[in-house]
Formats: sequence, C-alpha cells, structure tokens
Amino acid sequence: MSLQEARSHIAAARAITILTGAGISADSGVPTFRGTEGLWRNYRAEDLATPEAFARDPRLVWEWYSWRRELIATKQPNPAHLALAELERRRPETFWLITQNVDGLHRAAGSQCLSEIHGNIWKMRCTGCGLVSDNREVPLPILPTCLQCGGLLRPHIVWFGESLLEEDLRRCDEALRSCDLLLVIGTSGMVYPAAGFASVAKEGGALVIEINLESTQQSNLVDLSLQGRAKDLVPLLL
Ligand code: BV8
Ligand code: ZN
Repeated sequence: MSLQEARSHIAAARAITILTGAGISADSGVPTFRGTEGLWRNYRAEDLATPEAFARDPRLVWEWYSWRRELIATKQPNPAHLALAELERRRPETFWLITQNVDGLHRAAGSQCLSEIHGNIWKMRCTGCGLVSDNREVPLPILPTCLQCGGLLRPHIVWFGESLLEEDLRRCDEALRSCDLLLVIGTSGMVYPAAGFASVAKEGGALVIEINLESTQQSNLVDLSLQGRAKDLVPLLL
C-alpha cells in the first residue's frame, strides 16, 4: 500500500524537493556517520570535522579526509542516485535536491539542480587567500598548499560549528517552502540545520515522505515512512 501511495504522490506533485543523507550512499559502499562500521579508526566525525581539530592538528584531519577521498574515489553512484537524476530530467523546473553528503555521488549520477550544503570532499579552500579549487589527487600530499599563495589548504566542507553558505541556506529555504512534496532519504535527522528541513516543508504545506532502514528522529513528523534500502525503493518511485 505505502509504496503505491508514494508513487501516486510523486506523480501528482507540482514541485518536489529531496533531502538526502549518508544512507543513500551506503549502498555505494560509503560508510555512514553513525553506522556500526564507524568512520575511521576510533575517531568520530564530531571530533575531526571541526575547525578546532584542524587548527590543533591539520595533519590528522587531512589524514582522515585523504583516507575518505581514497575510499570514495572507488565508489560509484547506485540506482537511488541515478533514479533521482532521472526524476530531475523529467521535471527540471519543479525539482531540487539538497544533500548533506560530501561524496559528490549525486553530481556523478548527473544531478544538476543540487545543493551540496555541507560542501564537497573533492574541493579545497585556501586558509590564506580563500581560493576554492577542485582536487582529485589520491593519495594527497599531507598538508596540501595553495598554488596561488602557498597557504595551507583545508577541505571545502562545512564542519561542526561552522555556518552553511548563505546562498545554500537561501536556496534550500526556497525549495522547502515552495514544494508540495519533500522526500527525505537516508538521514538520521540529527544534524542541524538539515534536521529542521522537514518541519520547514511541512509549515509550507508539503507532504513529507521518509525512506530509511529504520525510524528516525523525524519519523513522528513525516506523513509516510517507507522502510528499506534506498537503492531498492527509490527507483520504484519513478
Ligand atoms: C551550524 C561535513 C550555525 C563533515 C557535516 C555546538 C556548537 C556549534 C554548533 C552546534 C553545537 N551543537 C549543535 C550544533 C549544531 C550542529 C549540529 O547539528 N550538531 C549535531 C551533532 C547535534 N550543526 C552545525 O554545527 C552546523 N552548522 O549549525 O551553523 C552555527 C554556527 C556556529 C555556532 C553555532 C551554530 C554544521 C553541520 C554540518 C557538519 N558537517 N558534514 C564531513 O562530512 O566530513 S555533517 C555530517 O554528519 C554529514 O555531512 C551528515 O550531514 C551528517 C550525518 O548525518 P546523516 O547524513 O544523517 O548520516 P547518519 O550516518 O547520521 O545516518 C544515516 C542514515 O541512513 C541512518 O538513519 C540510517 O538508518 C540510514 N541508512 C543507512 N543505510 C541506508 C539508510 N537508509 C536507506 N538506505 C540505506 N541503504
Ligand atoms: Zn591561497
């Protein structure tokens, strides 16, 4: 019943916004943040993905990101990423995809109407002159420096305690308030401001559908929960 229901909501929707988290990339082999396999040695993302950690030990933080880049470099978009890129192609004017993931797999799948609100692991920003550059080198020379000014580069990623880009926040707000359907896929709904996006959409009168392996902090808020793997369920929604 609920899958059929979800399919008809998608078909009938005037404007669709999607919010994805680490769960959509789990099926591509990218570890989630709060999954059992953890993320790296015995560190937690909250310990390393902060400006303080980088100021204290840039080498350790770069070691972690370089390890994640090497892991992600061998991963491909899965049927869930591809299905969302197809959905965008069918309705480019009334579709927006917001992802919390920094792995770049939505872009690799062909998504273009996309906000990568936590940044992208393949981009770097100079702590000296602010230049943002694309860098696909794996493995990385630990402590990469800026070609323009020699300054220390950092991942162009939003760390805990750092604000999201104004432009991204504005675009997300528009996509959340103007849609009549929000699809939340593979996120535990624990990290703000993304964790508040479902209520923004609901305030705007949207119907909210959640796809996850289990119930989450948002489940009490959503209109319909589909339990299962994103790679299996998302393609069935088209
Ligand atoms: C901000 C980049 C304003 C890093 C990430 C104290 C001081 C300062 C701020 C705070 C504070 N306390 C709280 C905050 C706010 C903080 C926050 O929310 N903290 C949390 C921990 C409580 N937020 C921030 O700091 C944000 N900025 O608030 O700015 C500000 C500024 C200054 C001072 C105050 C406020 C910035 C947040 C961005 C952090 N950066 N990523 C990197 O990746 O290296 S967040 C990082 O974790 C990921 O990007 C991702 O967003 C998040 C993980 O969440 P999920 O994607 O949901 O992944 P998770 O593993 O949790 O869940 C996976 C889900 O998938 C599960 O539900 C699972 O069941 C499901 N699943 C698994 N497999 C599948 C599946 N589902 C379907 N199919 C499958 N196969
Ligand atoms: Zn520089």
